[in-house]
Amino acid sequence: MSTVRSASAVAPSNIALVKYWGKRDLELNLPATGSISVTLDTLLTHTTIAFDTALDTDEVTLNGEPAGTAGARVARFLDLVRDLYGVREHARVETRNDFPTGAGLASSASGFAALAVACDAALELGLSTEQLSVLARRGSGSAARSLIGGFAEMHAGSADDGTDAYAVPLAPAEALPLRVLVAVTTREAKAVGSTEGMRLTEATSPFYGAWVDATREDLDALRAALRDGDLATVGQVAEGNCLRMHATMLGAEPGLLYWNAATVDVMHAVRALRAERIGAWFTIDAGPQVKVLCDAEDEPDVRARLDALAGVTAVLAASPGPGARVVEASA
Ligand code: 2P0
Repeated sequence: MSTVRSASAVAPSNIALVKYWGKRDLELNLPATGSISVTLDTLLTHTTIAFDTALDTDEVTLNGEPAGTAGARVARFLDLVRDLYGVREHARVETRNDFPTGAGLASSASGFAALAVACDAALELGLSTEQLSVLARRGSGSAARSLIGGFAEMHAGSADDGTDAYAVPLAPAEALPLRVLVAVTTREAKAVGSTEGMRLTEATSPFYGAWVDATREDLDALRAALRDGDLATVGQVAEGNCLRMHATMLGAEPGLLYWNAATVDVMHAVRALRAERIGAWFTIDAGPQVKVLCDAEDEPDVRARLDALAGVTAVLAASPGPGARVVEASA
């Protein structure tokens, strides 16, 4: 007779308004700087895990298919969980994203946050939110932030063992009347993953040191703007930080160019909206999609402008929302 311990969890994606791009420790996946993000209510990963004494290997399906490279990354994470918590069983993991996977929509953020929460519930580990954030970080740095609802700040920490590198709540979801419109420009997976992209940038971009210094200033400015409920300043800091990150990536050798032509069209459209006094700001991660920040009141105008662009294949809408949570657990 086999024994099964299972649980299901859901975790939202998040987008960084002040971004994480660089590590102070590769092994423990420690970020070089802090970051600030907003957790999105509609971009979700659903994960069910079953630790089963009858299994002799981990079995991972992603969106209904056997997971190739992503499955190996999940198995490495499960090795870590087994090692840390004295667990012997292998697991069956079924995970599903309700948005494009691996294309700069932070699927590793929601994916590893959901996995950490599901492991904690299935194994009854009783981890605190901070401990869950530390665990999720080992899977993917941005996942540490998806534990937290609303606006989250990830601390870079200074401890060698990474116990102080976790995300904390910065402001509740209601702090700003924010809508995030995601202009999808392709559903293809990106060519260079974030982990490799960061390594290349740190090793070769002459702008990397300046990026780290500028990020510290952006964190201070964004914290103050959130405290004041000042959406225009939040948008301005986020857009500037995004451009500085991409400038740093472009300075790598070979330069990392995550944009396509439609990405650039959206950036110009957002700036044209601002010239017409409609508050809209863009941010772009390690992929070609553009996330447009705007006041909920301006959503129809902003959406109409994005819909009119030939290269935009879909517009997904989200608001600040709750963090990762268990949806079902059975011992
Ligand atoms: C962020 N990104 O702060 C930044 C901005 C992409 C651009 O965090 O190596 O997938 O797994 O820790 O978390 C994407 O990096 O990287 C990311 P790993 P991750 O959202």
